[in-house]
Amino acid sequence: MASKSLPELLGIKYPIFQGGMAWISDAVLAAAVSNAGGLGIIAAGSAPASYVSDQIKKAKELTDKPFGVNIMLMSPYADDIAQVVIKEKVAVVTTGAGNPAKYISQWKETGINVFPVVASTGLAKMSERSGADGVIAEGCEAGGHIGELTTMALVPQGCDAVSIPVIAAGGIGDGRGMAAAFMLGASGVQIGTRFLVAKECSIHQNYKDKVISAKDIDTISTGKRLGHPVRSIKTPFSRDLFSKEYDSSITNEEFEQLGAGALQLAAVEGELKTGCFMAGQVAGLIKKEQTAKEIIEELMQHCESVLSTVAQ
Ligand code: TUI
Repeated sequence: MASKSLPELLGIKYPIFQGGMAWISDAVLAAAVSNAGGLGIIAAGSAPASYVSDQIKKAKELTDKPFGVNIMLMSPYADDIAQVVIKEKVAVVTTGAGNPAKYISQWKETGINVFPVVASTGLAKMSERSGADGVIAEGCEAGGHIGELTTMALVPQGCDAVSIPVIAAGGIGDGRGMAAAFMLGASGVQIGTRFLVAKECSIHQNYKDKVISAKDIDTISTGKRLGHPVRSIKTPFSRDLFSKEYDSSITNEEFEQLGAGALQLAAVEGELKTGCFMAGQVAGLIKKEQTAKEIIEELMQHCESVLSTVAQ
């Protein structure tokens, strides 16, 4: 018997995950995506466990469809949030910025579907050995915390490295990117940047305007010296950080301090000078605000039409 497709495995309509973006992906956005047939994901980011618990309860009121929680493993609250998702029996857990191996068996015992975000085949293989149901192979075109490899290079190598489903992420903003992901062997896609401009996404309007007005070359990666580079839209803040990347008169601690709280300032306050507007390289493709349903339906139609043209 053929193995289940990603939608069959998770009980969703379309193979589209909404990226779990810290300070951005809340219950309202996640429920809108799940109601539209994708998999909505609440981001824990660096928030405490009580916030995540409240958001899960809120999402359960807003949708009867499956949704997920993303746990950012560099968070000081990751251990507590790992227990919250068990208590609330969430359908899917994705993880980012680390290795979730120590949690996976406990999550699996609760029936949670586990999809770690990986930036290398090494972590993809380790995740499979630890019992993950699939991996999200994220290339450095993505926004936020990124690895070294591009999606084009990582996804096929990830597909060769593991037998579990691989979801492609990073650099996917429309149906063409989605079709390309399937060509590379992916079973689904994860999309973050395009959902920044969803009508149900509650970030500050300045953030949405930055994404909509961005050109292809308007993102920049900063923070390599700390071992966790972050892609964001070019602003005076991000250009200043970039200029200090190799400045030995500034210690790593001082450098880290320069970026502290900057994502919150962008998402909540829309602070144009001091905010860090994390976004992927596909920002240049994104032209307007749409509902989550419109985004998902457009992605699916566009992808299907590209794939049928290619098949001819
Ligand atoms: O995690 C993300 N994206 C994020 S997290 C975030 S919050 C943050 N803010 C400032 C600094 C750092 C984080 C904003 N955006 N995406 C998933 C992702 N995971 N991308 C890359 C990775 C990754 C990288 C290395 C996962 C594992 C890894 O190695 C782990 C290991 O131990 O081998």
